[in-house]
Amino acid sequence: MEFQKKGPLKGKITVPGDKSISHRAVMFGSLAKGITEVTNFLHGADCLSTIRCFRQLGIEIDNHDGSDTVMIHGKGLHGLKKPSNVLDVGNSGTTIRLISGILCGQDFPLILNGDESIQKRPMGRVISPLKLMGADIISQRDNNCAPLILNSSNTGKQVLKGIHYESPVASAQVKSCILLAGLYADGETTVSEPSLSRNHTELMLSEFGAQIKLEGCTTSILPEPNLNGRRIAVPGDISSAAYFIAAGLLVPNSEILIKNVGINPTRDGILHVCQQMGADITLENVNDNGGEPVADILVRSSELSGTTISGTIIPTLIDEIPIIAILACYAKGQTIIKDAAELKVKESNRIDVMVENLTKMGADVSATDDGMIIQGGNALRGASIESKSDHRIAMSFAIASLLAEGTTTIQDAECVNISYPSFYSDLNSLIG
Ligand code: SPQ
Repeated sequence: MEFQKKGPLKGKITVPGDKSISHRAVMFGSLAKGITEVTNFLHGADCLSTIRCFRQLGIEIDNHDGSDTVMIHGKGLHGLKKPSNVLDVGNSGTTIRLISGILCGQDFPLILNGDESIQKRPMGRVISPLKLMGADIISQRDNNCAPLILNSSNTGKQVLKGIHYESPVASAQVKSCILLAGLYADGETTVSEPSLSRNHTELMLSEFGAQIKLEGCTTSILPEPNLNGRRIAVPGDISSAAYFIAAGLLVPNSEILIKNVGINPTRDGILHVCQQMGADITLENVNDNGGEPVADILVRSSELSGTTISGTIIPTLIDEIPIIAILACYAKGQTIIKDAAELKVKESNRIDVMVENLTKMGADVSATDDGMIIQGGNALRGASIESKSDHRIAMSFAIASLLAEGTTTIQDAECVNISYPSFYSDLNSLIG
């Protein structure tokens, strides 16, 4: 797909529902008793993979005409049925890691697999703690990646052991996987992480009735609660809003109001970094939405300065680092991003892919072991961008193209369907 320099961007936009929250609503709704109604559900390919998996596990999920309301007819913690085929999680790391925790507690065997990218992503980080809990889970090719084989010895009801697990990485997927397995354990399960990752599982599971305690970076859960169906209104996804925040800041004379965005403090690092860089961003209508704070975000074009991003803020903006790298190219001075080695194990190696593509556009950027260093100020020029089928890379370069001289061509630009199917039309709607 080809892109040209454009702007300014003006107007109002509502980004689609949060991907992390949409996944969890389907999963927890399936494990609860009764109906869960989810509004503003994200119809991205990843969340549709979660729906497909739970349908294969015997859960009725209504989603007429792809409307953004989804009704889940939950069957309780022990109501899932053995699927007749391999469960295919597509491209979704969240689906495979969280569902592994749930499925280790079931009394039927199954195989979990996904696309080429998923088969390269590390699953040892969930296999190890699940094994400590007594789960029967192996990597089919013995490489700590998918396909994963679960409960192959099939000895009847799986009772897992409650454990205390010190996670070596701040990962919401690892934490959530262990907490979900903890629903099927014989006692309390506790997870500590080096710094706090997104806490949507903790917030939503406790709304469903689970007994969860959070102290600092340690979360614990008690087994076998009564989870009851409920209504969930999914806030707009701050990770999707990030592209419009960046576009509004960078393209001269722009002003964009992004409505109803989730600003959970475990996800709002992008706002803090932008403010640190000198951005003109205002939060309006700040509200609570079932434990998840939301706001409208008003963004105006700004002169930005380079900054250093490291430490405990990293998990709160991990998915926004590609677009922050674009901001840094247009900021005055140097931006250093460190403590972000996790970027190497996402849908692509997001450090290498950003550095290679930005270099093609003429940016002064270099990769480090755990991040990148960007010297802002070089004018970018259009280039052929390899998205590596990574939605966050494609969206980041679509924003970079708005400022670049000449034509930018993004390979496999359609991969935005993973998290934001209407991204290009929403972007065009703001361009006068
Ligand atoms: O689901 P997936 O493929 O892992 O998606 C990504 C993304 O960019 O959309 C990561 F590639 O988001 C993760 C995020 O990086 C979603 C997520 C969640 O919903 O729990 C948590 C983060 O991953 P992690 O490994 O830090 O827990």
